[in-house]
Amino acid sequence: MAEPRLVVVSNRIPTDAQPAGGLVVALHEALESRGGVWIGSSGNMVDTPGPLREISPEGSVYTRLAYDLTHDEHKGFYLGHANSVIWPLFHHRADLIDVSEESRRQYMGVNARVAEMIAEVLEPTDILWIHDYHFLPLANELRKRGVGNRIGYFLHIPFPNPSDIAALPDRKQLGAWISAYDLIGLQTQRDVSACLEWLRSDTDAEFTLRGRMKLDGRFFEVRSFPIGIDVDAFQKAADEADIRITDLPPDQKLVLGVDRLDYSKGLPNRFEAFGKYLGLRDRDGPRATMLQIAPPSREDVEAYRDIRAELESMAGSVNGEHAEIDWTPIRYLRKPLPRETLAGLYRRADLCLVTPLADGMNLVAKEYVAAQDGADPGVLILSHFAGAAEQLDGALMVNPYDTADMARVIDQALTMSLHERHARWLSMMQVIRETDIAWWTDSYLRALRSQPQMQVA
Ligand code: ADQ
Repeated sequence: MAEPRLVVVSNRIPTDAQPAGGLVVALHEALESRGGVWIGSSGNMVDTPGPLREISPEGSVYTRLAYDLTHDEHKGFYLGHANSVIWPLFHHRADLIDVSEESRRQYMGVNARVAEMIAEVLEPTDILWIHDYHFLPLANELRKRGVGNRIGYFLHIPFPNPSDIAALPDRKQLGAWISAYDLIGLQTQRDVSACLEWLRSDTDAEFTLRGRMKLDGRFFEVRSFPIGIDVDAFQKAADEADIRITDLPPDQKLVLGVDRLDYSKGLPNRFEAFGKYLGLRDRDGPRATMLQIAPPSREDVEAYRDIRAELESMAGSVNGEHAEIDWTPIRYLRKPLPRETLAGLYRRADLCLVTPLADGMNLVAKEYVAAQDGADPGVLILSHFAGAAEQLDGALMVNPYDTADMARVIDQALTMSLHERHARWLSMMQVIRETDIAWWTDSYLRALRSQPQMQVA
C-alpha cells in the first residue's frame, strides 16, 4: 500500500535549495525521500498577509508552502507568547516570563490562521507532523475545523514540570491541545514522565491498554524519540577539515563551547567554572584556551539582552586575572560559523563543554562526538540537564550550578588517559549511530502511521 502523503509544519521554512542546520536538514531529507508538503513561515513581515504561496526550489520533489506574519503577529506570537512565556517556562525559568493578553491573543490568532490555511490544502489521507512550542494548539484548531487526519507533534524543548505548568496562562487549555494530537513525541524518558505526571495530576486523562491515554474522548500516545544527527556527514566534514584552524600552538589545549546565545545554555556558569579551573590547574602543565562561539539569537526579547553584557564582563575579568602576554584564556566569538569550520573546531578541541541549565536534547554534544578522530578522541563534559545526558553515559556528567566541581571535572578531562578517552568515546559513538537522524524520522513516522485514523471514544 502506498504511504500516505506527509505534511510537515514548522515555525520557519527554509528558503535555500539545500538547507543547512540540524532539524531543517532532517526534515528536508525526510521529505526528499518521501515527497510531501512543508508548511512554515517565510520570515517576511507584511501589513496584510495573503494565502499560502508556493516557494519550492526548481526541481524539488516536495512542495514548500510559505505564509507571512504581520508585524503584530511577529511581536505577539513569536517574540511574545512563544519566546517570552512558553520558552522560559518550559526551561524552568518562570522568573523570566512576560505574560500579556495581547501576545496570547496573537499566539492563538496565528495558530487559528495557520490551521485555516492547512485545512484548505489537506487531503483526507495525509498525515501531519507538527513541530515545536509555537504550535501547541494547532491540532486542536484543526480538529475544530473538522480535520480527522492523523496528526503528530514533536516538542523539541523539555516538557515542563507540573509546577511550571501552573504558571502557564494556557494551563486550562493544555489538556485539550495535547489530546487533539494522536502522537506526542518528546526528546527523553524524563520528558515523558513529566508529561504523564501532569496528565495524571492536572487533567482527567485515563491510562488505557497498550500505553495510550484517553482525554476528552480522544486517544493519544506519549513517547520519547531522542533526536539525532547525520553522523556520517559530520565525520566526513571533520575528516576533510583543516584542524590548524586556530592560531593556537599545537601543544595548547582547546576547550570548546558552541551554543546559541541563550540563558538556558548556562554560559555564565561555564565561564565561572573555567575561571576556577585556571586557578587550580598545574602551572607546569599545558595551557588551555576556552573558545566560546555564541551568536546572539532573539535579540528583540528582553531576557536575551542582559546575558550578552554579562558574558563579556565575565570573560574580561577571567582574562584580566589569568592572561599572559602570549595567552588569552577565554576567547569569545559572537558570530555563527559555517558547518565545515565548526567540524574542524570540534576535531581540534580536546574538550567540549555542553553545560545547559535545561535543554531538550542538545545536538552540539552529538556533533562533537561524531567529529572526533577515533584514534585520539576528545572528552565531552555534559550537564545532567541536557536531554543528551540520558543517552551519552560516556560523557563526564556535571551539575552546572556546582562550578567548583565543574572546574575539577575540566581538570580531570584535560588529563585523562587515551585509554579512558577512547573507551568513553566508543560507547557514545555507538548510541549516536544507533539513534541517528534517519532513525529519528523513520521511527517517529512509523509510530504515527500506526495510530488508528478514526478516533472513537
Ligand atoms: P537549539 O536550542 O538551537 O535547538 P542545539 O540542539 O544545541 O540547540 O543546536 C542546534 C544546531 O545549531 C546544532 O546543529 C549546532 O551545530 C548549531 N549551532 C549552535 N551554535 C552554533 C554556532 N555558534 N555556529 C554555528 N552553528 C551553531 C532546539 C532545542 C535542543 C534540541 C534541538 C533539536 O533547544 O535541545 O536539541 O532543538 O531538537
